[in-house]
Amino acid sequence: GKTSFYMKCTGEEATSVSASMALAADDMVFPSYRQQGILIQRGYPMIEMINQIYSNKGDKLKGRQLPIMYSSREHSFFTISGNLATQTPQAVGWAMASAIKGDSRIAATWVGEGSTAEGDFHSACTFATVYNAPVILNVVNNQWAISSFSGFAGAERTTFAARALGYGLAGLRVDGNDPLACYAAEQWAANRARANAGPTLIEFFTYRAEGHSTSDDPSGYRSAQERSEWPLGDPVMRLKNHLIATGEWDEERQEKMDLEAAEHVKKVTKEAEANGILGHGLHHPFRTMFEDVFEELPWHLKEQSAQAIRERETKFPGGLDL
Ligand SMILES: Cc1ncc(C[n+]2csc(CCOP(=O)(O)OP(=O)(O)O)c2C)c(N)n1
Repeated sequence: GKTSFYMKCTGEEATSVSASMALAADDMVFPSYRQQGILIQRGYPMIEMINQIYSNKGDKLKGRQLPIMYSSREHSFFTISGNLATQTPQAVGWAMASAIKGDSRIAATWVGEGSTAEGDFHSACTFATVYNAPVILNVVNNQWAISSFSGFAGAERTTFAARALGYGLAGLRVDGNDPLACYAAEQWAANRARANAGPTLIEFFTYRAEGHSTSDDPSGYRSAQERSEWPLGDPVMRLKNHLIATGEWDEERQEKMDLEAAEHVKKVTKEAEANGILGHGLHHPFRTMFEDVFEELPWHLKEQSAQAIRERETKFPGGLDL
């Protein structure tokens, strides 16, 4: 009840965290809504993420974005859009501009396999090849687009990586639950892009372990056992086991780290809650919803704004949320 909506990335963490580690901190990323791992990897303060989820008075986006649709210019993290796949041509365009300016930064975008069926994705692939844009197109094939199995987006006819060939893009298909493989693939693609050797499409084959969002109940369309039967395992556990096997890590340190992470989230959540939770009054002043979008507010919005403020004043005389 503290917010309206949340989306998890459970089981797909490697596709964002490892990939992000392989990029430079100022490479521009154009994610979808399931790559919160990039912000965490880039050191974005967790309190900012939680403030945004609560749309509270600390929310830098002033409650104008759906929870989890973050944005951070300082972290080279492009504003997340709910309109699927729009980020893909934007990433390509940004990469083209970077190359034209002689900048060394590259762009990377993430898109779900279901969203590759959008026309925008095809424009992105065509422009990426034709202009040799320094860009990485990460397709996160978690096999589900809400309740639609990936077959609806063509997964049973060919792989998403194979589509790259037709466009003249380099195409890789990677075990998306192997964090080291994700890292290696992204690094290879980043080196290629930076050397002006061309764009790459990477298909991360993974599994959406949780529901699509908090508004979704996956038991209506897939079996409850599917998650445990998925053969490629959990990426965090796989990395942990690998590091223990190679003598780089141990259970004790893992336990300590898990505890510290849980404590950190608890502490920061508390701090964020002091700025307000959704629907409990502590949000940006009501009138600000008309600000920042237009340089010069059009007449009809000026009228709406005045009317809205009048009505609020009548309803809440002297109310703080004006
Ligand atoms: C253009 C557009 N069409 C439909 C939707 C509704 N919608 C939101 S998420 C989603 C599923 C996307 O699935 P996928 O691309 O596989 O990504 P995933 O959620 O699995 O990460 C749909 C259909 C939307 N937001 N935008």
